[in-house]
Amino acid sequence: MSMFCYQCQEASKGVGCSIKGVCGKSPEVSNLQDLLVYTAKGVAVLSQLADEKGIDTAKANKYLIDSLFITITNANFDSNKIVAKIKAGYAIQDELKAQVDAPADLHDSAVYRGNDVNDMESKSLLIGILSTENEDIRSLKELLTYGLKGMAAYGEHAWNLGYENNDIYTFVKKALVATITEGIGADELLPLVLECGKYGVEVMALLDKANTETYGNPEITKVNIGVGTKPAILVSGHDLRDLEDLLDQTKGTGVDVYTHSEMLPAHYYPKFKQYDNFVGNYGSAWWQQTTEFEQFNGPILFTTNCIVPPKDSYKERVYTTGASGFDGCVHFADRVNNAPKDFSAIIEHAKKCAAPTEIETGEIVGGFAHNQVLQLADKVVEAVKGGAIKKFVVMAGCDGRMTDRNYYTDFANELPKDTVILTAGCAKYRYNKLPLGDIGGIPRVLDAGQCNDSYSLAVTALKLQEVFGLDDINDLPIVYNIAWYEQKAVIVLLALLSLGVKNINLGPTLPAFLSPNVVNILVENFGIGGISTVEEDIKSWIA
Ligand code: SF4
Ligand code: SF3
Repeated sequence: MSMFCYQCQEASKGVGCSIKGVCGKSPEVSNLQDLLVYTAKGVAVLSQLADEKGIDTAKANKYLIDSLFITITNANFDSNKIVAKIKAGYAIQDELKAQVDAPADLHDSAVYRGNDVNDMESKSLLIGILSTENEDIRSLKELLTYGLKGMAAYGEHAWNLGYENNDIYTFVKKALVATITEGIGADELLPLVLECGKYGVEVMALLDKANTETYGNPEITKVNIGVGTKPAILVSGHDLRDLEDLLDQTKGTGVDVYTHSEMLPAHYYPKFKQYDNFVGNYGSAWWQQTTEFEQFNGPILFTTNCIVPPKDSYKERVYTTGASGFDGCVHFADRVNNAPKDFSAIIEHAKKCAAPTEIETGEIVGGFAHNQVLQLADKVVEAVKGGAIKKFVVMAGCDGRMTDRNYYTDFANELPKDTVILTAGCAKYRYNKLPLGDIGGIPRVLDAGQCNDSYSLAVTALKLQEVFGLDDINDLPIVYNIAWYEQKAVIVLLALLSLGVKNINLGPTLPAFLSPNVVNILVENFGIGGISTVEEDIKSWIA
């Protein structure tokens, strides 16, 4: 076995990738990512000691969220960048050691130093996922780690807009340290997993605040899915600050900007509507990029996941920034002192390219984040009380390339006409272009935004609970049919559990990293279930 990774839904054979990642991750990158997480654990150990002494740990905090984010599925495939990040971790550890008077028996993750890639790779094989022998402990540790990765991603976007919450960093450290605590048992890990969900709610609330205070509250918006005649840049991923920098710099250059996949919801924010060259959304969910990028003709900027290893036919048009990276693609460096990133290279590149080839025409509607939905609350409540809306179905989460995800398209199509889908994340691409109609003017697919905007769906549910005077959020006419793929969906799931939501159905398959015993705990305490066939699920959940 040259690597082992089972953090996403596409883990090979539903067990784990051990030769090469289904995502395209090489064993070298996978192993280095394991070592990066290990190094972050060492930083957490020392940073906790520094916190106790009241020493400033801002640098370590940022390091922790950056390094966890880099290891998210489909974010970073660049081994040089990962090695550099590991070495940056060594430097932070050394700085902290000089300040905290570190004890002699520090954990190995805070002591080990790899001199070169070979050293690091050999070490990674000793500290990877399978180094925890007990499968239940391993399962809980990884569930916790993946929740932290998702939390880190959202925390990083908030940080980019100047928003932080120290309690989140404190928890990240506590949880990372727990995963390397000798002899830790399920009785200690399980509460941490649940606590992770609580901080998941906090980090999503923080990012919501950052986004809405910076760019305004999302509003109902029709987004063009056709193309214009000018050369253009396609922006993918989730980072709105990167998009803002790019839009500022493309103004008046004759270069248009389009969103891709999870960047689509940027169109819902008032601030981004002010840019004349912000034309529309191009293409579908992340996994279709290998064909769509060929047809886009212009350069593509990845601000985060999901990257599919690019084909040679368009690789020289792929640029990365932030946590994302790909070997051989130009990477835009981080901001210095909060100054905008310099995107001139990609803008100059775009000027030399043909305009995008049209692959579809029309519009899609979105922008149903909490503020907008609350403005429609009277209408919604009336429709529920009058029986026009019988059920809401939360279908948030991720999309993926496996054909069994056609289930979600069929499910949306087959739902009774008196149901409304609440969505967020790239899962929506399975049904957001279907002609599902509306109920008295309320569209049957209400898109709140990116996966982090699942927070909006929770706020909406809590508001409905209040309006209907219910004691329990589970008494609402809401069914949860969540599609997951990567680790942000893990934090979304844990966040929903921490809000008391029960009977969530998770598909298309349950995570490979959940051991049978851990699955049992989730089933017994939270009623977590899988999916079966569209017919059966609609019958048992809706009828
Ligand atoms: Fe496999 Fe997913 Fe890990 Fe990639 S991220 S190596 S596809 S389990
Ligand atoms: Fe999608 Fe990658 Fe998860 Fe933010 S873009 S939801 S999979």
